[in-house]
Amino acid sequence: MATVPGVPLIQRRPGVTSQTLEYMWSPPLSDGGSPITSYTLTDGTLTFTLDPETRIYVVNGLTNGVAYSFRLAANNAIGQGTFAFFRTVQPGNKPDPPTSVSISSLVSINSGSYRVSWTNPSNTGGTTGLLGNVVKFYPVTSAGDVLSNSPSTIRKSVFGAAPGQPLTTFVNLSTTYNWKGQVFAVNDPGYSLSNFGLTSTTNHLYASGLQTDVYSGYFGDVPTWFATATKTFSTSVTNFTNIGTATNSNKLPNAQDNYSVQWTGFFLPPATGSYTFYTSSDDGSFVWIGPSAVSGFTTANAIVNNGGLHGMQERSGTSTLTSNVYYPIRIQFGEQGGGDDLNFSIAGPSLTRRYELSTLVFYLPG
Ligand SMILES: [Ca+2]
Ligand SMILES: [Ca+2]
Repeated sequence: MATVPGVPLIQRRPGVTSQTLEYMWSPPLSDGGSPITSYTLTDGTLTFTLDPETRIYVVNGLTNGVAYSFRLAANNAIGQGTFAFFRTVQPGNKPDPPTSVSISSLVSINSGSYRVSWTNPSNTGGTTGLLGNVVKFYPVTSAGDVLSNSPSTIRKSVFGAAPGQPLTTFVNLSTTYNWKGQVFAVNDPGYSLSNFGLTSTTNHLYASGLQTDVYSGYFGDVPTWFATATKTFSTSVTNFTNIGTATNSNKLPNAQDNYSVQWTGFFLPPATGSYTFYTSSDDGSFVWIGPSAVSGFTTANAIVNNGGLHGMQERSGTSTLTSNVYYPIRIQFGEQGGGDDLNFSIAGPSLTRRYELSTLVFYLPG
């Protein structure tokens, strides 16, 4: 005995252009034992009765920016089968590309971690918003040519996009390749023109330790002094037990006068919470954490202010930090005369105070 037809099979998401939606399907697996006589395509307001050979139907004259939810049923002599529901979409044009695309490297131990930022287009092509963004990275040759169809291509969807608003995401790119990136804005009509604004980039390996630069002369509690001072030695160190370990023996405790040292890099908190940074120094020393360690560092915004001419003297400061975020760090120290030494240590949640920081501080070699 015959029944109504089965559910039509939706072939793909609706094709979307300005004022137009295109629906595509194939017949139900079963016609119910009675030939299909027609299809009914409806959104509850607009209803189209289509002949049984129809596989694609284009609905014209729609309003851009209105969400349409069409469904489709097959009919035979017994009656109407179960509806198949197409995705709800808005007609319109593709959005404009994102603007102000930029990429900057963060630090990572085994791969390059990059921050990708852009501003979404205000022109969403007549749709009421954006579905999101897609960020793609392609491996490229040393000449910058894209290696097509590479299995290593990275495609990341980013949601929460608002028209006209800035957005940021993070990607990890292996050190095997150089990369080139694209950012697209996406709405129902599709992808924006690609914004190929990201430059080809080479990954950098970040290493354990802090960049260590030794200078001739005493900085005199002037943080900007280092920018024009004479550098006499550079290395990297992980152990800040004394000025010997902290300079790879370029200086030794109580052995020299009239020099200064600056250490720079990143601190990676292993857990979220309050961290205490200590210096004990003869003579002055300062520590900065976070953005002020990169630019605008002054004695007033140092987290540890141990300035002045003095014998070994400990000062500390605390900061609440988030786990697995690389915080820029800068340490400055100077010796004028007499005794000289420095140690630097960190304590925090699940971190007993320590001077050997090989799992906690990082720098960019070269
Ligand atoms: Ca000395
Ligand atoms: Ca001294």
